[in-house]
Amino acid sequence: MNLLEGKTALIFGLANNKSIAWGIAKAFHQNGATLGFSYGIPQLERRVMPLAGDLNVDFVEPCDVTKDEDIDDVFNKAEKRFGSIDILIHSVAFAKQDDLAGRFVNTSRDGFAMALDISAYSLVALAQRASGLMPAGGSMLTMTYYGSEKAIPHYNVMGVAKAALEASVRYLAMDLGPDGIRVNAISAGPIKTLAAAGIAGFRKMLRYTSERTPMRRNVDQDEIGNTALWLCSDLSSGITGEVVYVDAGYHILGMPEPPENWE
Ligand code: NAD
Ligand code: 0WE
Repeated sequence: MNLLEGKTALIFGLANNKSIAWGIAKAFHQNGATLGFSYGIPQLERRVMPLAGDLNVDFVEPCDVTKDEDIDDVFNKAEKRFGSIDILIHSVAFAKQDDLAGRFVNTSRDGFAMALDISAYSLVALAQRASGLMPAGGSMLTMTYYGSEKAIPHYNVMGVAKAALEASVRYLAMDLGPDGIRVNAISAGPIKTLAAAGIAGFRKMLRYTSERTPMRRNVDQDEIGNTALWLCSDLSSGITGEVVYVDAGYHILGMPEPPENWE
């Protein structure tokens, strides 16, 4: 398919070949898009460069989304290289390890501010610059998780940040809609990525969901990529401000089916 022929996408949040952003990059590349990558910390360069090579991507720039100078730098370079862009992918999140390990009630002012800055405000900061490079309209997409809506053990301050992120999607969609720019989120089920590897008990969580989702399995990066393709192509031209669930149906359940070995 060539759903993104002639379109340019800037992707933030690529860390390695397990990243959700990589699933998205592959789906976009297979559909004819021109891509630009940005990564969060200098140490990731050696991981991201080979991936860029695989998809013939020659725009690869570092960008710490807490730094306005970094963001300005990437978008200035993107304007020089591409002129305009059509798609912005935001696949970035961070909270301090302590804040995910402990109790939410103990979240510090500092940790709260950091999680919301990196995981929620950064979408607004990127949207400000990206919208200026979308004279013909475009599509912005971010990644969220069900912990924004329901309290999930240890997701803690990230849940608060994702709630702010999802609200930001709606306000950005309202503001940018008149310019032909759509803004949406994918709420993904748990997937084993670098970010997830840092979470104690993540494997157990994957097993828990795989036994209870309506589809009795988890989702993968390629499934997020294919839904991202739909949300960033003209196939979804009437959709904005929406959160689309790619979670094998987990969020529709009021009470999950008990597993076989349930007492
Ligand atoms: P990942 O570790 O591959 O991606 C997270 C990215 O955030 C990394 O590339 C990291 O460098 C980047 N990042 C962190 N701080 C940054 C900063 N200051 N500046 C720039 N970049 C920074 O993990 P992932 O699971 O692919 O996560 C991508 C997105 O998907 C996140 O928003 C995450 O919350 C969301 N998500 C993940 C899951 C899951 O189970 N893996 C489920 C739902 C949503
Ligand atoms: O958004 C996330 C995780 C994002 C994340 C991961 C880390 C690990 C390393 C943010 N900050 C950090 N900081 C670190 O130091 N997910 C949706 C994956 C995830 O994380 C959970 C989950 C799920 C799902 C944490 C607790 C419970 C469920």
